[in-house]
This record gives sequence, C-alpha cells and structure tokens, in this order.
Amino acid sequence: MFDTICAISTALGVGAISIIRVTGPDSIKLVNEIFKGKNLEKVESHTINYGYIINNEEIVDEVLVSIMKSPKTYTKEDLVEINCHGGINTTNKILELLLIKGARLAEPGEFTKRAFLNGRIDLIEAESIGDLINSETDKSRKLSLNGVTGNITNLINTIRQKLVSISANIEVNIDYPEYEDAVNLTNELIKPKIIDIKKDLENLLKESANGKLIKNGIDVAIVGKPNVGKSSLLNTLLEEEKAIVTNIAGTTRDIVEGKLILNGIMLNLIDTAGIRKTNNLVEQIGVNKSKKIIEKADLVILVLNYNDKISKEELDLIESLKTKNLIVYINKNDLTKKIDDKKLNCKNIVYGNTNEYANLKKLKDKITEIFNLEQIETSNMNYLSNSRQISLVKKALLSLDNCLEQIENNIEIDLLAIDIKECYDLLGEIIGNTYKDELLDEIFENFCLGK
Ligand SMILES: Nc1nc2c(ncn2[C@@H]2O[C@H](COP(=O)(O)OP(=O)(O)OP(=O)(O)O)[C@@H](O)[C@H]2O)c(=O)[nH]1
Ligand SMILES: [Mg+2]
Repeated sequence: MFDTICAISTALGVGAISIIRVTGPDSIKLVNEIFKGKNLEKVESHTINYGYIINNEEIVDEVLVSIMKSPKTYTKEDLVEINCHGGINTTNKILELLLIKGARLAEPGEFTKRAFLNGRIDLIEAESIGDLINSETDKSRKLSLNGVTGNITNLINTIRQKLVSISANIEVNIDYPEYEDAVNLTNELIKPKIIDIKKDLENLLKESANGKLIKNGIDVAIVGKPNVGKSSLLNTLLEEEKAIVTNIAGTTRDIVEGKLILNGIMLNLIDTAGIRKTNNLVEQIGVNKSKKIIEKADLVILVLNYNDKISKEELDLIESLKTKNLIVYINKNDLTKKIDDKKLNCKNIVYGNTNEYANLKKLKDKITEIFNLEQIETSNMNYLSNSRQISLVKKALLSLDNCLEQIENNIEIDLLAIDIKECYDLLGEIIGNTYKDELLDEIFENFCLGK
C-alpha cells in the first residue's frame, strides 16, 4: 500500500491556473480537510467541485477540485486535482497546507511510477510519457504518442507471443511425446520460426535508428579554419544573428549552438572556434573544444573557402574525419574561385554562400540525403527510441543467435527452450515485466515534479 503524495503539476510561475495533484489512500480525506464547499468524501467519482481552500477559517483561494476515485485514474489510486488561481504564492500555500495535513511531497515522476507499479501502464508507455513532455518536434511528439498509446508494446508482445508458441510446442513434445495431435517438433521445424523472429527483431533495431534520430535530433558540428564563414553559416541557417561574425580570424572562441528543424528532424547546430595553431590561451581552449565536439557529432560540416587555396591542415582534417558523416561545404562561392577542389577526397561536397538562406539549399539537401530524412515518414512510427530498450533488443537477438547455433549442432530441442525463454524474458524487460528498483529510479528521476 502506498502513502499519500502531492505535488504542483503545472510549471511554477504566473499563469491563469495552477494544478496541485494529490494521490494515495487519504487523498480525498486530506483535501476535504482544507476545502469549504461540498463534503468531498461524499461526492461522486469523476466530478468537479466548486469551493474554497481554507486555512482554519481563512480563505486561501477559490478553486475547482476534481475527484477521481480508484481505479479509473492516472495512478489507479484515488486522485484529486485542485485547480487554483495561478501564481506562485497561492499555489505554494495550498501545497504547504496539504503537507501540514500529512501528505508527502512527491518525487519527480512518482505519479507515473505509481501508474506503472499499479499496472496501468508498462515501462515503454511510462518512458514515452517522459519523451512526450520533452518532445520538441512534431515527429518526436507523434513517436512518443505511439509509445504512450501502447502501439510499441503491442509490437513487442506480438514477437513475444511467437516465442511463447514455440516454447509451448517444445514443452508438449517433451511432456507428452505420445500425444498424437501435437506436431512432432524437430530442429528443422523450429529453425525457420526462429529465423522469422530474428528478422522481426532486426527490423525493429534497424528502424530504431530512425527513432533515435527523431527523439534526439542530429548533432551537427560546423568546423574549419578561422574566417571561412562558420558563424555566418550558423546565422544564415537559423535566420538569426546568433553568433558574432567579423572579418577577424579567431572571432568565435566558445561554442555557439542553435536548433533548426529539417524535414521534421531537429538539427542541433554547433558553431565552433576556427581550428588553427595559436598562442592565445582563450583561443586554444576554444580550438580544443572544437576537437571534442567533432568526436561527439553525428555529422561534421567542414567549411572551406572558395576564395582561398586549401591548406595542408584542411586536407589532414578531411583525412581524420573519414570515419564520420562528413560534408565538405565550400563557402563564399560568390567570390572568385581560388580553391583547388580537385585535391579533395570526399564524396559529399557542396558549394554555397551565406549571403542568403536560399543559397544553402544544396547543403540542406545533402543533409536530408545522408540521413534519409525524407524516408523517416510517419506512417507507423513504431520505433524504439531509447538506449535501454535498444540494448535489450540487441541482447534478445544474441540469444536467438545462440539458439540457431544450437540447432546447427543438432542439440536436443528441450535445450533450445532455454534460449527461447531468455529471449522472451529480455523482451519482457523492455516493457517492464521484470525490473530492478534502481532502473525505475533512473527512469523516473528525469520526469518533472507532479507527473
Ligand atoms: N563573400 C562572402 N563572405 C562571407 C561569406 N560567409 C562569411 N563571409 C565573411 O567572412 C568573414 C568571416 O566570417 P565568420 O562567419 O565570422 O567566419 P568564422 O569561420 O566563424 O570565423 P572564426 O570564428 O574566426 O573561426 C566575415 O567578414 C563574413 O562576412 C560568404 O558566403 N561570402
Ligand atoms: Mg566564428
């Protein structure tokens, strides 16, 4: 049995309305003690009740109180929501009264955690609720919503169901070898079934790359020598004077970031200090930072100057970026050509200038092409998007590989059941059929208070 918890569920600031949420066995009784109006312990479930919050006899605020009785609530427990006039002071005062009456302040995500522990939602759905709140693009909102509504869970359960049916057949074969209606399972009969499930999981993994893109966006590092136009590129792409631009080499010292949505996917653009050898300490720190950002980026845009010869440093940089997604963007093509671009060994080369947004179309098309952004479309959007889920699918695949190896070795079918069960359990962990408390702490601590 859980205790009674409360929290402010709306962002704390000045607004028209604030909501304070209370859930747990004593939630209705506690709110009733500070409420003047109908007796909340006697009202119907799922009603909204007008009245006042009082502190002894003094009126604190005029409110609407929603009473939702277990089990049809967000947490499956009794749940009360107090809609009060917005404003930090009033909202805090009502929370304080509830705490005095004996409610405990909820931890971040504790309402959702209860929804999970009480069996209303599974772990994918819970994680998706967190993602939904944090989503910044239309696509990531749709992706999270698919998780919230259980579509992704269904996908996992369909695969688990296939595993169960193989396991059940194996058991029947072992336990009732004389039972005539049961198909006599052999390794050869099981093999195509396992391969079929393996394909399902591989597909899921392949598509999850899209899920990650949709959820996290693409980190794009803009790098190059000083003065080639990196900051200008950032500004023109963002259509905003975000970074300082001058004709002095070494203008950008610290990183400057901006977000751009391309084909519904968030690009996290990172403008960096021009890379060169320098004696200036501040600039050197900036240069070192640039190198670190390159390591972490999903895409590197190396900016060169159309109006300048390519330096040895630039060629070395291209060489060192071979293993990354790299676009060599040749800027300032409105000036005369001095660049010897035949020297360039890179398959993604684009020309442009930062005088106008339209002149960067080719660059944006290239990014779209490299990440296949036009294909990510939203027809099903049943992608896994978080690393915990993805790593479990990878482990589940390993257990199927094991199983297939055993089949090749013509092992007894009852031993195959072990790998099949392991695969089933791993997929179960994704939806939270088994879990460790630390995992729950980790998932829910990233939620907001009152969710
Ligand atoms: N003609 C022309 N000039 C440009 C273009 N892009 C940038 N510039 C000019 O090039 C100079 C350097 O631009 P920045 O954007 O500050 O260059 P940067 O690469 O960020 O330089 P650092 O921060 O010093 O590394 C400025 O005078 C810009 O106006 C372009 O497409 N065409
Ligand atoms: Mg700059």
